[in-house]
Amino acid sequence: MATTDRSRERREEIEAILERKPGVREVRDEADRYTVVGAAGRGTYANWLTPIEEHFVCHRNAIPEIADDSWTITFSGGLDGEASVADLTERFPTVAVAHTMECAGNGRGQHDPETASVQWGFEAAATAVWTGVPLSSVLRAFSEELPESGWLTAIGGDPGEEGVFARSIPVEKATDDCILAVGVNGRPIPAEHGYPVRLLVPGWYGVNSVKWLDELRLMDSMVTEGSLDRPGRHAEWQQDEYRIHPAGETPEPMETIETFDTWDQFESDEIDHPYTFDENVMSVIGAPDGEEPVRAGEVDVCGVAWAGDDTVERVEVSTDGGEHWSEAERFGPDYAGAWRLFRTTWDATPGTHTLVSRASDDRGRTQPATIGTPEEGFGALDSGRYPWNEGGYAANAYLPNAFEVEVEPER
Ligand SMILES: Nc1nc2c(c(=O)[nH]1)N[C@H]1C(S)=C(S)[C@@H](COP(=O)(O)O)O[C@H]1N2
Ligand SMILES: [Mo]
Repeated sequence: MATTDRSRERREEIEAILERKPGVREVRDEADRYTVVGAAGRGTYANWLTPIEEHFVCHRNAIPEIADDSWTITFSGGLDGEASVADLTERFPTVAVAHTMECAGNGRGQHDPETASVQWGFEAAATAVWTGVPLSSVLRAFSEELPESGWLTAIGGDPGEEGVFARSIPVEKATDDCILAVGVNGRPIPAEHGYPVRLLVPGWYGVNSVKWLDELRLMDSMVTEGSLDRPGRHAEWQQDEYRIHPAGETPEPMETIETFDTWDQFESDEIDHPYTFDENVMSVIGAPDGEEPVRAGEVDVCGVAWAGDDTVERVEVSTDGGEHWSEAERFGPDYAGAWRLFRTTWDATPGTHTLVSRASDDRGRTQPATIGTPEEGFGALDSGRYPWNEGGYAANAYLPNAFEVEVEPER
């Protein structure tokens, strides 16, 4: 297909998504390669559940045309058989998981100098309740003997320009809490979020949750070039893109790794360029939203904090741009893989104040203050900065998310 046709198609698709989702605004990359629609403003982060109308969308190919739940998933490699979505939902129990979906490119726009691709601030995160069937039951049913380790590769049904959209996750994670999702927030999954079925990987970066799921393949290794019986490239999205690497370095494809936690991979001797698996600890204030002034006096500051499949252990709020901090209280729903609400009372005095939050996880890791420079590379970690990286992935620095709130005198 000619590029102009493709971009016209994409243009139409984005317009249709924006019409269905009044709570999001459009964000795209300059190469016109990604169809990405950004989550709503700060207010999204004052609520635990994100209405689907405000849930960001991220993919690069056109949405496949899918008729109904006769859509079939093929099981291959160490698995055998196929099943329609109707078969799956009839045969396996219905379960629900709460999941904070965060694009691995969230925070990319905070890298200085700029990296390629979509320039997100903090908008590409959302929490929804996904319903479907337990992946562990499905894998057991379609394998003779399910191994305890190895890799599960999920292939999307979206037609790639040069190859397939394929992602591999460790069997340990696949059989722990993943589901094949058919519903979200009590309704069938909308087309742009993966209708009729997607893989859902709780607490891991969005890229792992393959939409329009076409094939599940059990393998000894992660997907590498030539490892699938498909035309075109196989491993672009696992081995090249979505890996964290300093300027000018090209990640080497790896067949297998033992360390899955994204942050732990920075510290591992085994892995030079981490894969974006579980989400790094992160937080965003949702209210006040900085758009409207507030009245002096007691002001409720509220937001959300998440840590992938780790637990949020502490959230602090500063109203002076990070000079002084006070601990916020966590409240509301508490599900693995989903964000927590936090709140604190701020005794606001007239003037302009800079609000910012920072979270820590149960393994003692705290959001870094800033993103380093390209020259520092991963050395930035030693001075407590998030490493500037060429793909702009997995950034969780807190100062770039600071914002000003106008406080008016009491009446
Ligand atoms: N088949 C397929 N699945 C995909 C993608 C894609 O391009 N194709 N994009 C991934 C990325 S990068 C993200 S961040 C999430 C976003 O999910 P959402 O659009 O439902 O928010 O989908 C993931 N699943
Ligand atoms: Mo993404």
